[in-house]
Amino acid sequence: MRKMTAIAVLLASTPLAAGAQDRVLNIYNWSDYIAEDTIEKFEEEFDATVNYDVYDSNEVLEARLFAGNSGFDIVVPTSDFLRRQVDAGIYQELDYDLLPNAENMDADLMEAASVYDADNAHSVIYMWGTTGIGYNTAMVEERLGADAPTDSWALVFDPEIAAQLADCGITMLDAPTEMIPAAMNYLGLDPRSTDQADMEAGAELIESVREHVRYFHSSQYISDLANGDVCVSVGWSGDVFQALYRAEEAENGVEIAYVIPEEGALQWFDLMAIPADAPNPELAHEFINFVMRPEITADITNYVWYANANEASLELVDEEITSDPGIFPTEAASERLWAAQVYDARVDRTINRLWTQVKTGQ
Ligand code: SPD
Repeated sequence: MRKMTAIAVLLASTPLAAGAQDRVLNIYNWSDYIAEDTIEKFEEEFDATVNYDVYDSNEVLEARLFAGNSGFDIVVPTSDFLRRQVDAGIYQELDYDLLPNAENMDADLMEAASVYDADNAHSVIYMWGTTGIGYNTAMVEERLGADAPTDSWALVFDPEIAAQLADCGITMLDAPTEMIPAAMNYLGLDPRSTDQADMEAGAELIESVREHVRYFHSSQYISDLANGDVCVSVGWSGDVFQALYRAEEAENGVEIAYVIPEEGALQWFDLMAIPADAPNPELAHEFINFVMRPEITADITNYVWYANANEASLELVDEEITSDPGIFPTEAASERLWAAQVYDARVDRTINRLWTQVKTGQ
């Protein structure tokens, strides 16, 4: 907690301080997704106050944005959701004159992201990752033996295997647009298909293992995996590595691994964007430019274990991270990744209806 000195109190009461009081930035980001000192560093250097709030679901963010007047200056949607939100006019165009650090970004990854936001006009990549499986190596081996199919979605989608793991705890993301395509992929269907029958088949597969799933939640699994309270989680790459790291720190004997299943996995980008009605777009640009400094992005990646798209930062990222194929997939693994599909309103309704059925059985 910073001390408020007598001088600061005096300044705060003068008209000169009005500018500083206006320097309030409202950020809405994913949970467990920033270094512990990023916000404090920004506040100090930029004489700003940041209100920082978190979510663990694109659906929650989207509902806040579509309701209007969110009051947020910066949000961090995932690529496919961003695209729909751009189309709906939710975001303002970025002023790249205010973002000179954009030159640090990896041109190939920014081009890949431009599929969702033409010319990266409204967004820049914050972090990226994959949706795979985190598991407790000992608990899984104890139940399935040394030949456990730990590199396959069979671990969670094969009813016989899931049944054997039920007692130690399987969890799945509460993310319909990721879970149903993953199940479709396991069935040999195109995970990007928007065909209703394909989506229903994916949903049915998950329903067939639902009795073995302890919960559907998108952030609780980090601590539960780390503490040995669950043994297999469909999760986001960096979050599983955070669990692994927390267990190591705690020296509790829990060993976690993350796998991009051999059948393939979703690769996604999370991007920083400024809502059209943001109260403080100039300060928002200052924050985005600040994050794109190599040392700031490297700090974040070193803390949250997610890959970033800031080429200039990579030499500052711990080698343990850059060399881990679970975080920066090998070329061979990259060929098995699929890019998120953008769903129109009709398909989105279908997938959400199917998801409700999956979770409630109705
Ligand atoms: N704890 C941070 C999680 C970030 C996950 N991003 C969501 C990607 C969705 N495809």
